[in-house]
Amino acid sequence: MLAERVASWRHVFKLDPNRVISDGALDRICRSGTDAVVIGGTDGITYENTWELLKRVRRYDVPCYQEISKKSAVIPEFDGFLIPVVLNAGDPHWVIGAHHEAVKVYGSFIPWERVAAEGYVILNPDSKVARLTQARSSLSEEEVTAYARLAEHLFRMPIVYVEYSGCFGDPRLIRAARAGISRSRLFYGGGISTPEQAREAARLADTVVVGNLIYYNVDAAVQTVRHVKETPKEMS
Ligand code: 1GP
Repeated sequence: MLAERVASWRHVFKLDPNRVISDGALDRICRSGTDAVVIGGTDGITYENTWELLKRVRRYDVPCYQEISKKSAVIPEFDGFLIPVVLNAGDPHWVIGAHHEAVKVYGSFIPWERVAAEGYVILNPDSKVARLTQARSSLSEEEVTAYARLAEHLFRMPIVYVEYSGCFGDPRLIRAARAGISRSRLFYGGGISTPEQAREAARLADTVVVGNLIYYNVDAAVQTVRHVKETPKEMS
């Protein structure tokens, strides 16, 4: 089951098929010791650019997962599929609508044992994904905890994803998500660019996701693997 594999991930790189990465940079990312490479993004995602990137990552041993944002870009050759469910989306399309449309088309072919739902809580109002989903991102600690509880206890999601895409998050809100869960895995992603931020995120979350940094400082991105893996989690 993918949910069991996810439980061992401490560090993940997220690659955007709509952005350019050189062979040299991709080589460094794939050999970095990260636990998984996730391919996905918010805009400009196509079957073609996703397939091109998957083929390049496939030269390496690192497992590679697709985070699905568009049903026409789904590629069966991935090791597994992460399905974002945006818990605080203002537009229900991103809570259930897109998923329903995809299952209507692919329903009988879906390898459910290789699928895991991510309960997203989007907290950076300026991010592309917040705008796209019309996320209600100005949340109190109590509201974040409640979303995390819903994800784990009502929807039985294996992953709660605190998403700050593009800016580093408020540690109080990451802790608030932690307070709502005991079994789901807490993913954190957003704005990690320094060793201190990588360590802070590693203290607060189970799995740390690094994206944007890959594209402007691959050396620093590769270093985050070590910073995250060397940092113990704080006791909740
Ligand atoms: C984006 O959470 C990831 O979905 C990582 O965020 O790109 O800001 O590192 P950054």
